Amino acid sequence: MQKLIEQALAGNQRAIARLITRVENSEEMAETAVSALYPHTGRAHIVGITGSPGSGKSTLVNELAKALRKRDQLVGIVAVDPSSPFTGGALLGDRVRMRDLSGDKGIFIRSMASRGSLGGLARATSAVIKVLDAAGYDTILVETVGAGQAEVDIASTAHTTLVIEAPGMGDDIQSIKAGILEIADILVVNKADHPGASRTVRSLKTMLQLGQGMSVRHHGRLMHVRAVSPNGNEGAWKVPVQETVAVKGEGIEALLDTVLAHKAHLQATGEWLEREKVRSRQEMEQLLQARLMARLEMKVPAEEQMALITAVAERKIDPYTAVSQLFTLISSH
Ligand SMILES: Nc1nc2c(ncn2[C@@H]2O[C@H](COP(=O)(O)OP(=O)(O)OP(=O)(O)O)[C@@H](O)[C@H]2O)c(=O)[nH]1
Ligand SMILES: [Mg+2]
Repeated sequence: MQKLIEQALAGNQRAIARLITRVENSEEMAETAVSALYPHTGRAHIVGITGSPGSGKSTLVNELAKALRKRDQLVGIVAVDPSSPFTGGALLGDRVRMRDLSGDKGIFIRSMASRGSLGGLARATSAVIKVLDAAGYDTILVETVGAGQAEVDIASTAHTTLVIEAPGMGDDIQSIKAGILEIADILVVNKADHPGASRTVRSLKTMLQLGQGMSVRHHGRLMHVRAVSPNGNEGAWKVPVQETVAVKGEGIEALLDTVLAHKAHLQATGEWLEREKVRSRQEMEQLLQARLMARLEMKVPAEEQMALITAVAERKIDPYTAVSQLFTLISSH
């Protein structure tokens, strides 16, 4: 394991792949690897790509990776599919589409499918991102197949979040899921070669204006605030709406410029560290939760847990008292 970590730190792709497999398969390995790698992380720009199914996320990731390579960056790609228990369908498609990237030593691609629970997948994904960060990848593109909570999770993992829409999907204000606009740092209207693209751009811009000043991200939580004064909020990032035709590689350079501008903005304003704090807090909460649950399983037999649950359901005992009892049990040596 130690040797594998050293080889991964040196950028050896086979070692990175093997290390990732171990980290994915065992919580213990993840702990060992992350502890060893953590001091080497924190350099990579993590970019989340999310949005409606079929909007062209994978094609766009492919093009962004190529553009980043032209700028001499090392690129990691992580494709997360919480819905698929197998490395099948969609991910196989991604691999075919990303074929023109393979063979480039400056790119590392990893697909991740469901690990049974969304929490498990989130933990594994964040460990994999750390491996790539420590191994020296400059930009890590993380594609999530949009499924509500996963999008939000990725948004708090990423420094920069791209939300991808396509014409015909974003026209109807009702059809845009609440919450998806709030997580976007950059909105992309892909398939701009399709009719109706400019209409989609217009309605997204209108929605952004309507939403402006109504909610802000504060310590990772969305908070509603009163509308800011007309000139207030100076220096704040204004979410741009950009058009691309990913299949033809159009608009990619401009999009990449915006992605890098957002990175520079985060660094100049100190928001980079703020986002790292949000991520760190969330990660620690998740680990603490997992550890508490593991301790519960160890200390309190399933029948005993069930007896308490039944007692609460039958109103023999209230939930607070039940949890106090559990706490006493898991705190005991
Ligand atoms: N006309 C047109 N088609 C595009 C464009 N970008 C992607 N496509 C096509 O749209 C389809 C879906 O593209 P993907 O990149 O797989 O989209 P995705 O969002 O990753 O899809 P899922 O991961 O399944 O949600 C493919 O057939 C692409 O070739 C574009 O700019 N214009
Ligand atoms: Mg895809």
